[in-house]
Amino acid sequence: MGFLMRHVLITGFEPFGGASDNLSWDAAAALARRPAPDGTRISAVRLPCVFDTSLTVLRAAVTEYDPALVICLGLANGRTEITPERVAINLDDARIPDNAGAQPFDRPVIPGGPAAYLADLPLKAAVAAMTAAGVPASISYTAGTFVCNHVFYGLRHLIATERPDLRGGFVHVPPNLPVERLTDGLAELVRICLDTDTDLAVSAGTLH
Ligand code: PCA
Repeated sequence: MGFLMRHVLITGFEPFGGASDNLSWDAAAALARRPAPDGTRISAVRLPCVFDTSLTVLRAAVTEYDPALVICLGLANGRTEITPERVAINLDDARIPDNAGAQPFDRPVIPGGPAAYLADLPLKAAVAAMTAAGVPASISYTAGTFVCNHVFYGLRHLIATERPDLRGGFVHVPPNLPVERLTDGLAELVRICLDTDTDLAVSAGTLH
């Protein structure tokens, strides 16, 4: 006892769209099994791929762990890099039903909330560190309009309205990288987010 443990909460999603697994959860669980940076503890929580309950489960986990940092992970089919997300928009518009059969369209995540939130994590430094570790990464400027964006927006709304000291963001993972490499990259991202207050002063477009 005697020194303060910082908690890091990593979330991944359950399978969706008829798939039998979801790499975002495999990566979250693998990251929580690795040795955490000094003075920190990493916990992984699996979120339902359901508009109606995903944010309830996220909020309960934030209350339970009282983390300093929350990184939510989701699977992005079609992408080939780890993509930290910059922008969460106040829009649910589902191309396929969620796991409870809901398929909202043209609906705000939070009625009356701002059109968008920006993640203020050091995403450029994180992309540079992941790239240096040999893991393909780039910043994304759309998290889509399905449950991932919903969770990202809800997380940023929670930070904006209730938890100003919490740091948090969303990262999409691609389906084509082995879980070990994803975890290597995400460990870099977590380390940078814990250690870095000021992001790299360069345009995202110049990182590669
Ligand atoms: N990906 C989906 C939802 C759950 C997941 O892993 C998305 O990108 O919205």
